Amino acid sequence: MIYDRILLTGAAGLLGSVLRNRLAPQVKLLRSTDITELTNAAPNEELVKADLGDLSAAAGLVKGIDAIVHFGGLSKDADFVSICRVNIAGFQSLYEAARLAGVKRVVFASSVHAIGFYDQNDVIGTNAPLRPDSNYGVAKAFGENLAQLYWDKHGLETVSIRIGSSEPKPSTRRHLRTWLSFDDMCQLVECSLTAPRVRHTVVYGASNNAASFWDNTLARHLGYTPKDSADDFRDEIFASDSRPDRDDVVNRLQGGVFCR
Ligand code: 15L
Repeated sequence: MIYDRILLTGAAGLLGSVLRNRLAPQVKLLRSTDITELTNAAPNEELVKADLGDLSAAAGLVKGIDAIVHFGGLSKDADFVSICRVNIAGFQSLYEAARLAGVKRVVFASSVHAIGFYDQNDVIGTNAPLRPDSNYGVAKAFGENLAQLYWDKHGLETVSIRIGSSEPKPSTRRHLRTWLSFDDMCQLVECSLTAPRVRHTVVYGASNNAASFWDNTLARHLGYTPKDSADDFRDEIFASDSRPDRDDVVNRLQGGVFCR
């Protein structure tokens, strides 16, 4: 790992918990934070309970940190005021604190919901214009724009990972196109931290799914090579998830239920 001191936000979440275990043995210091109490610190791990919507918390979180893995904030759609407080204002204060503290790189958990209004028949690259599908998606789009600003103006690098559906295993027809296994998710975060030069790179967080909506060609410098595939679960999924009704936007658009 080229960065010794890492801040992990959202460390109590589904993906944050997986990342905590994967990152701790690879760095000198892992500072894990969440709004929920964290327990069982690794020997090199600091646990900090903090609310990302409390703008005064950011400076303390980033102190002495080289890189941030930002998986914190609301992970579902919500009313705009709540989204704005944590996923927009909280994110901006984290970036500003990071800039002032000399942080070198951010790995940002963006989402399919930043581009959720593309049709499921579209195959899009990482340079396709943003088409958010919800307040949550607007905040992810804001985050990607903020990352671009902090690269262009301040030289702070970011990899924005547009995570599809990161679950223990795929269980719906949509997952055949959006699934990201936990191992591939960890590999993508590690690549994002170790690639020598990323500027602001956008990459889709998906496993090696044959029916993917997404083309990662422009992010190949990250060296991400997904090892898992939702295709291995195809028969199981087809048996349990009935043929989709294409008149329902949920089955027609990439963002699924967030597009309703
Ligand atoms: C997301 O961004 C959510 O955090 C997750 O819970 C899933 O809904 C995922 O998108 C998805 O669309 O599958």
